[in-house]
Amino acid sequence: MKILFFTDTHIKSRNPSSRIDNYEQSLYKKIEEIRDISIDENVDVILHGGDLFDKADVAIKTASKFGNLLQTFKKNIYIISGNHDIYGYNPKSIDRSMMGLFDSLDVLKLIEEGKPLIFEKNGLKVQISGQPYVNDIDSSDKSHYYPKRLDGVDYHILVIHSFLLYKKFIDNVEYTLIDQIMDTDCDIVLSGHYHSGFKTVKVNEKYFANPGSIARMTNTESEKNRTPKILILELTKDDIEIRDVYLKSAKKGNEIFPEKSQNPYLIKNQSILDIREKLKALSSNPIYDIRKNLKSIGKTMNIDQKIIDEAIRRIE
Ligand SMILES: [Mn+2]
Repeated sequence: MKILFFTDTHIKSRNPSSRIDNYEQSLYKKIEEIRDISIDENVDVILHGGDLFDKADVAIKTASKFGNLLQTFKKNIYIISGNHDIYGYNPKSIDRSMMGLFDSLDVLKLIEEGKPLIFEKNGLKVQISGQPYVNDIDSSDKSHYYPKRLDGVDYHILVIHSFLLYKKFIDNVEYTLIDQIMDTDCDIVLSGHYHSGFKTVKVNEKYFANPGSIARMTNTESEKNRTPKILILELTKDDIEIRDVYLKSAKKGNEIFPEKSQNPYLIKNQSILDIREKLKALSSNPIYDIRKNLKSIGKTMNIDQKIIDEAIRRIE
């Protein structure tokens, strides 16, 4: 059985502020190439690791264009929702999102938590469990990495939208190390969410993989040097093979990012921490009066009123 895995497409029409090319066009070409790879490789199953869209209410014009493209795939695309596909980090909001609409129109097929799928080919039985992004996915309770294995399956694959990493990351961010979940009874864990991805790891006869986002949205040194890729998994009764396929249509870093720029992560992470501190200081339940609290934070941090208004609009 052959499986294609790709993740974090972040479909949108507006250019990320760091990009100098046409983001939407570049993305369209990459998804076309992924479709062609799926046909050339004759894959049986296509999996997407979440964050199909950059936001839950992506423009209808954009959704229409990419929805049509996804329908030119010869096989179904099975997907989990990422934090960008839903409202307020709540997977229950999926019915109000563009991804929910795509699911109900059969443009793609959502894999829901606790409802694994079974695929069979030439006597090989593969279980695919999906874990969409939820707020506490990487908290100290790692239960989301331990879906139940059904009886009689040859392989169990988990597709999860979470912060799975192979080495320590910055403080103040919740993440999960492969070391912490090595005893999962899944044979393969495929994750999205962490856009840089990591080299496929094999421990205890289990595989952990994240090919990274096919979109590069932030102008960091590592993103500049990263070539977007997808994974091809080949499963037989006695072997698992996972290989990287780099996208030929992906442009070079210097074609999509300007030569000189600040590292946006440094600014972004610091502002998030600042805002979190200030929210904590304002009240014990900062969400209860988010409108008032955001306005007050905006003032103390000298943030443009337009940005605060947009934040309030999106939260509402
Ligand atoms: Mn993402």
